[in-house]
Amino acid sequence: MLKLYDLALADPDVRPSPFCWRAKFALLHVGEEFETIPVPFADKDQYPEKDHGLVPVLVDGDEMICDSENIYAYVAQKFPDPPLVQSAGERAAVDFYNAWIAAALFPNLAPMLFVRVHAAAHEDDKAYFRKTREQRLGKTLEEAAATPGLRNNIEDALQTLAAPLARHRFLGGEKPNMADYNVFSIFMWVRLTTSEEMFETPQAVDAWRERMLDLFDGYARNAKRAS
Ligand SMILES: N[C@@H](CCC(=O)N[C@@H](CS)C(=O)NCC(=O)O)C(=O)O
Repeated sequence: MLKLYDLALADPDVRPSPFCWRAKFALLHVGEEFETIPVPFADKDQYPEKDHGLVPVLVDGDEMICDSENIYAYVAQKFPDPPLVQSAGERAAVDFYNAWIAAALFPNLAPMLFVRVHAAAHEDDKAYFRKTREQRLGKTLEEAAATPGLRNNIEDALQTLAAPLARHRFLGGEKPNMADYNVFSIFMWVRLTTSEEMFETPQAVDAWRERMLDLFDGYARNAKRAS
């Protein structure tokens, strides 16, 4: 069976990594069974590819595929039905949503969420997580979380997301595609890390979120959340 290495918090069943969710959704979309293997943040000896040092990593027999984009490409090539995107135009839209996540969502959400990931992380991972993220942010986790305007910026970004979702059931149109999975993976990161209402969600986004939670017999809805 396919094996997917997936990042775990203190509770090994809590797996909020957005990049790992991209890989899980790709496999669910094509209906392939897979087993997930939890890994911690810090102990890279538990990773299948120590030098890469990141997850997701997909292992398919003798093949090892690192990075969520490569996993998408591998899944699309090996299990082409149903396609993760139906056309070059859909793929171009995915690239737009990825750019929107990187520009409008992630830079505002990450500083608010990192402090909460830290709280839910395993004791053995806390120092590593704090050090690596504080290096990235250039300030302490707590200072970053207190940056003025983050919540407003997230809510503005979600208003943009509400525009296509007010007109379509999914970002992929009638059915979900890779754009839905990539954007929704960010929502899973939040949902599984904290039960706090960190921001308000427009109605169209909320309704789409419920549809996404229901896919694949409620796979995402049933995923364990940090308590
Ligand atoms: N570009 C990579 C990014 C993967 C990534 O950043 N993974 C994070 C979890 S979301 C990770 O493995 N973190 C471990 C660490 O920080 O050491 C991908 O798309 O797979």
